[in-house]
Formats: sequence, structure tokens, C-alpha cells
Amino acid sequence: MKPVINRLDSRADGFAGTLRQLLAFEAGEDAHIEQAVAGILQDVRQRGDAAVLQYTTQFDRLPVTTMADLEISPAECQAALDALAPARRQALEQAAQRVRMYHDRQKTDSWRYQEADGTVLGQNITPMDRVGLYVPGGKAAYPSSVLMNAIPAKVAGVGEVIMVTPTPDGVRNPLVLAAAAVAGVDRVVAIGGAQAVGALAYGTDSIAPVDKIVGPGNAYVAAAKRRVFGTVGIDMVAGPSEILIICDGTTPADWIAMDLFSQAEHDELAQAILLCPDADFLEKVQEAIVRLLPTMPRAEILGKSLADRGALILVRDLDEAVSIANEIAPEHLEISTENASELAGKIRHAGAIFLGRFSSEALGDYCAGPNHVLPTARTARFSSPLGVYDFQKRSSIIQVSEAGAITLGAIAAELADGEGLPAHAQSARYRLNSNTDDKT
Ligand code: HSO
Ligand code: ZN
Repeated sequence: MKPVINRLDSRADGFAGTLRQLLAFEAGEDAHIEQAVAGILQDVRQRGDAAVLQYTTQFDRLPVTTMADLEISPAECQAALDALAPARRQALEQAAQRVRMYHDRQKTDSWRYQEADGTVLGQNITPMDRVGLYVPGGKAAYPSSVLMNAIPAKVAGVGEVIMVTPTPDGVRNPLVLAAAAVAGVDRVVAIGGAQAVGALAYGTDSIAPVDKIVGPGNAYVAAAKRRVFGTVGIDMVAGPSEILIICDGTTPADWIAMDLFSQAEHDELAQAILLCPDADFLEKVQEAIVRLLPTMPRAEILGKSLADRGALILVRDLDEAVSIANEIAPEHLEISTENASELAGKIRHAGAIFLGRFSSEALGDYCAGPNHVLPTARTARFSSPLGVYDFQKRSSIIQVSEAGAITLGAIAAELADGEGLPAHAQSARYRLNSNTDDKT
């Protein structure tokens, strides 16, 4: 029988290779999906709303004849919020407020500086005009993700956030609609799949084209986002959830087991790994996993995730744990140790770092404040959490003074000559002599 979770020892021969194998994950491209998505996108591009209506009727089993049928009004979202149980509504609003407060701090201002000769240089920071937010239907429709995607966009000052979400058989998810109301989403349309991505990217009569599409989706949505990238911006194509825990053995084993479960329950492909230098503690965590697993409603998913991709790894010491963590570059890293801040200072690659035994990853998923849209599959080596900056763009500012044109003109003309671009050189040289009267 397969063990409940993989056991590794960093001292064992071939450890590096075993670890690499465990981490290996490639979202394989499916030729059928690629072909279907290419067809749908082209159709939506050509036929607009008519194509969107046709695919929605077909895939979501919704016999709709006009896009107005698919509009979910702000009043309906507000009504969904009003209908929530008070405790649920309060939690949603408190989470939104904390996420907003955190993201407010990410706002940056345009800047300028002046050189001695009066030349002014700088950068203007402006929000995107319109952003599309994809929210999956079915079980993976997370209201928390609506907050995490929409709030930074609104904080950045995006003019219009259009949320799309499929409603198979016309079933609308009230908590998702309530979250849209709380997050300040401007418009909600009940469409999904590649057809929704196409509508947002290319625009139709009823939907103005957006500048960027964010939010998670299934393989079709991911393929569609990749294909429209360039026409619009996209956030990232997220892989399965990951959690890496470094523990010194001082946190209750049940807490650590449940933290591993918390990510493993997302997806059979999710990855939950524990690094610990204390062999006895690893035994305790394994015992806790065996005891708690059967009590979990999502035991099937999380059991498979732990058995296939999960691991308890015995390391020599915490320094080795840190270097393995940097190699893994996890989406979430919990440092559940006495000296968490000291270790955190040595972490170079991680989407989010949770310090100390009270900082469980679940708190970050919902309400601590930082974003839960994070780089997965080792991309934390070069990318960052979703933030206000993802909805802003920068324009360079160049305001050259009369004196500056002489200094810069000489440099530019010289380099333009070197590149064999005479119009560039002459354009710079015209301004070397600031007396414009004798120039025609
Ligand atoms: N842990 C997920 C986000 C999430 N968790 C939503 C619960 N709901 C991102 O990796
Ligand atoms: Zn989660």
C-alpha cells in the first residue's frame, strides 16, 4: 500500500534527485484543448456577442438569446450580500477591509527629478482603464479570490472592473456575487470559458475590450488567456497550490498536519511539504496525518495530494531547510520555529512567508491582508504576489531644457552616427544651437 505521505531524508543518497522528481510539475499542453480554444477565440473575434451567446447556450446549458439575459445587475449582487447570514457578511466585509488597507500601502506616486541644467526626468504612474476578472464556476469559485483580484485593481484606480463567471444551468453563486459587491466590481456578466476570455480581450457589442485579464480558471481558460496575451495583459497562469513548512518541532504536530492539509485539500495536484530536523517530530506529524485524514470531508482529494506529491523531509538542521526552501521557491512558506524572523531574513524565493506558529497560511488565504494570488511552480524566483502595481503602468517623462539639449544632443548625435541613423543625428544637432531664428 502506498504510504500516506512520502518520507525523505536529506542525508540519503540521491536525495537531490528524489526531491527534484517530487517537485516536477509541468502543465502539459493538450492539443485538443488548444485547438478548441483557438476556434472559439476566432469565432468570438469575428461574430462577437452572437458567438458568445451560442457557446453559453451550448456549454452552460443556458438558452439565452440576448446578452442582457446574462447581465447580473449591481442590485442582484447587493441583494446577495444583504441575504448573507450576518456572521458571513461581517467576515466578508472585514476581510475586504483588511485586504484594502494592505493594498493601499502599495500605491506609489509619479515622480520627478531635476538636473542642474534644468532638465526634468521622471515617471508618471497611471491605472489601467478597464480590467476583466475571471471567476470560475462550480466548486473552485472562491469569493476570497474575488476580493484578492478586484480590490488591488480598484485601489490602483482602474476605471472599470468587469467580472465574468460561468453559471452552468443558470445557477448563480450568491457568495461570489456578494464578494463582487463588497469588492466594488463594476459589472458582472454570467459568461465563462474561452468565450468569456475572447469577449474581454477583443470586445463585443455588449462588452468593451479590457486592457488586462486576471483570475484563475480551468485548462480552457488558461489556454485562452495564454493565446490573447499580447492583445491584452494577463496576470499569470497559476499552477496547483503549494505549501512548504519549516518547523523546528516546537509547534503542535496537529497544527502542522492541518496546515499541510489546508493546501492539499485544494487539488489532487497540490503540494504540501514539511522540512524538519527532528525525526521524532516528523513521526508525530505522520501520526497526526493518519489520525486526522479520515475525519476530513475532502479526504479523497487531500489524501491523493499528500500520497503523490506531499513529503515529510528530515533535514540536518534549519540552515539546510532554508537552502532547500530557496531551491523550491514555494508559493507559501510557513516558518514555524522559535527564531522565525532570523530564518526569514535568509529566504530569497517565496511567494508569501508566514512567520511563527500563529501565522497559519489559511489566515493569509482569507483575511490577513496580503494577496493570496501568488507565484507557483518555482516562479517566485522571478515574480511576485498580485498587487496594485499589476494594474498600473508607467510612462517615462523627459523634459529637456535648452542647456540640456546641448549636452544630450552631442551624445545622441555621436551615437546616432555610429548606428548609421542620420535623421536621429540631425534631429539632435538641430537643438545644439538654441538660436531657432536661423533655422527653417
Ligand atoms: N490558497 C489559495 C487561495 C485560497 N484558499 C482561496 C482558499 N480560498 C491560493 O494558493
Ligand atoms: Zn488556500
